[in-house]
Amino acid sequence: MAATHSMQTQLFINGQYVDSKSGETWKVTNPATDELITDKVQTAGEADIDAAVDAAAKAFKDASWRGIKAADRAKMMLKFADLIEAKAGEIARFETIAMGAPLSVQTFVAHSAADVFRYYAGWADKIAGEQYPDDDGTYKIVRYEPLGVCAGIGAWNASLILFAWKVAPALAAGNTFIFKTSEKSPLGVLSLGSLIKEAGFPPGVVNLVTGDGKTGQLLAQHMKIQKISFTGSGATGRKVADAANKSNMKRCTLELGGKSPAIVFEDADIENALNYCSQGFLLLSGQVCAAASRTYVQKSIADKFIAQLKERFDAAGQGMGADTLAPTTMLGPLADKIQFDRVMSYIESGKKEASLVTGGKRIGEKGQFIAPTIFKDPSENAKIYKEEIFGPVGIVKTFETEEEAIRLANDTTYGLSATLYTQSVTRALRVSAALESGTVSVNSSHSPSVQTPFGGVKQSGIGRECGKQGLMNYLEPKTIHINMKVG
Ligand code: TXE
Repeated sequence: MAATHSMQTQLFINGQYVDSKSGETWKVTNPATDELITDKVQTAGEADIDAAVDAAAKAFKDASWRGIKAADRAKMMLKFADLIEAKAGEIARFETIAMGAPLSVQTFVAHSAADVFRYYAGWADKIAGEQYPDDDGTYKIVRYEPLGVCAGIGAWNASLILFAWKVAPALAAGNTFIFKTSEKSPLGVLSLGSLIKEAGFPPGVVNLVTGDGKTGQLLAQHMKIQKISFTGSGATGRKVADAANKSNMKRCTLELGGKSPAIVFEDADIENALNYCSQGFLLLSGQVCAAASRTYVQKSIADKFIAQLKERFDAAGQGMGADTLAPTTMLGPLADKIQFDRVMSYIESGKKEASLVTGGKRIGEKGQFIAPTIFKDPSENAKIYKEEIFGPVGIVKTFETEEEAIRLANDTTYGLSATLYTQSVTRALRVSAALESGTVSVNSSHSPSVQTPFGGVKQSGIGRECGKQGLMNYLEPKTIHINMKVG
């Protein structure tokens, strides 16, 4: 089928594709083949960000957006969702050639992004206020109002869903938006500009920009942006939060990294646990914030489980290196050479801090492929045990008792996700309550649902995305008191 959805490398500002005013561009390389995709991706500088903010501020107040019914906003969101769905494969392809995740996975992500817009379209005309009786002489009302110009900064691992998690609730609440993709995977989201227009969103309601950290900082520190939502590393999240506070105290939501535990109890369905602790963990080659990169196995089943886990990891590695655009390919490379080198440096230090069970090397001569890797029993202060690696590198350790498993799982500065495998519902509830984590999944890896809040405790972030909480992040409550003793 001829591609009817063209690749875009320009910024999408005020309803138009435009070059950056500085003319600065950068290149995107396919990490599976090391081939240059394009060297014309525009880098948004200060003048471009100012233009995007002006367009969003104007659109926010314009009758064509602020003055329409919420149900009409919802119609645009539903149309946009249908347009994404109709072109999901082509949009996904732009992601695959830029950051390497197989087309099959990125197509699923594109469909999920469409569903996120449908879910939040449903909220648009259901943002209820509150009213409290005037039994004390004061009639009390709480209204929930949009913030105005909001901005989002995405990471590269699942750009389309990160875009949807930030933009959809903001639009449902009546805001306008500027979204910056990661410089590693700009093409899928940039291609959405034509669909934004076709869906009927007025110019300036949704703006798409690209660029690296400098562009991100321009958004985080901009005095006319009321809210910033960030997904990425903890180190960068701190810079974003600092810039947000030091500029105009804009609202700030942070979805950061994780070092999530998977606890396999001896009464678990072992086949199920093996599936999720291998394919589940290896999705996107381990480049998922909620990936369970620390597997704790109860001693009584450990030897057999770890041997079988090794077999699963080795089998998964057999498919690596295949054409990432082929529908059967499930595992791809790291997002780029920077990530490849970063993960390989962790592997080299891991070889000194733990015992290598399998993997620990590159696959093939081209592309940024790393073999699925397992390290066993790292020392408790080992780099590979404490830090987010963000690649196909898992850690396994054993435990004896439930209390020990909980202590080990919670011994981290992160708290994004946790998974446990057991057939006892009472143990599942007891351990879920004890784990320090924003999300807990029982008998499966964590896959976020648009209906439930996603985000971390401790240093995995601030705030939530998805669900009603994801919507409320884009609204401000306004309290109105009326003195009923007068008039
Ligand atoms: O992330 P960065 P990177 C973690 C993971 C990964 C590490 C590095 O450990 O190995 O981060 O990945 C923009 N002000 N996660 O370098 O630097 C940048 O342009 C404002 C986990 O990609 O955090 C990009 O759009 N913005 C994460 C975005 O921030 C700045 C997924 C993320 O870049 C900026 C991705 C600045 N000073 C990485 N500097 C998850 N939670 O899923 C950079 N950016």
